Amino acid sequence: MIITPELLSYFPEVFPVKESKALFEKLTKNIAWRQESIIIFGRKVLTPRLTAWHGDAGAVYKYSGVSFDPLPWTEELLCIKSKAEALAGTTFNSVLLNLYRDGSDSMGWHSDDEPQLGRDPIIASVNLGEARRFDLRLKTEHQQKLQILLEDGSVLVMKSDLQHYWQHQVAKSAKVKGPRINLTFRTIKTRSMPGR
Ligand SMILES: O=C(O)CCC(=O)C(=O)O
Ligand SMILES: [Mn+2]
Repeated sequence: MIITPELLSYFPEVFPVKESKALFEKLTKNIAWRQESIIIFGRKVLTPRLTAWHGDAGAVYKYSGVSFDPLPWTEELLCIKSKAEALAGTTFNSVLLNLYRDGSDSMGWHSDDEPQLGRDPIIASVNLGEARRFDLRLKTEHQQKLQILLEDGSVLVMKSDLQHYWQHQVAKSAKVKGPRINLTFRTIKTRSMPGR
């Protein structure tokens, strides 16, 4: 099975260096970054990165046994969202932000296949700061791999049944010294009412 542009499209330099630097600085300051605990194989562990969840009220995100209520959209996030929507050809109601402080921060193998995202989710992944390698592997055949360098100012759009057959990760890297912010814009289909 090969990855075609219908499944994965990479857009370099969507945000010019000056703009990406300014956004990086604003997001570093204005986002309430948290190191969350998640449950993995029944054990509570701290995520090896900082995260935040923003979106429309009601777009509650459930991940590894924890529910996250969205914080409201900010000016910077709305500006990035509109570029991501134009490239992805869809609208988004939420965004997961990840701050990788240096090469020892990472995200393990997974698919973005939570039921709330629906069968074939469209996800736009925006990259600011240090370039990091994004690995993909087939769920049924782990030797079948693909690597993409996600550079500063780029956007990766994942579509169709990519999440069904492929997993992805951002591995630790001793070579990476600087920080990186990644924003994955998503659409949560099952909305829960605030307070319920
Ligand atoms: O940092 C990245 O490029 C990947 C983030 C990711 O896979 C996610 O938020 O689900
Ligand atoms: Mn993911």
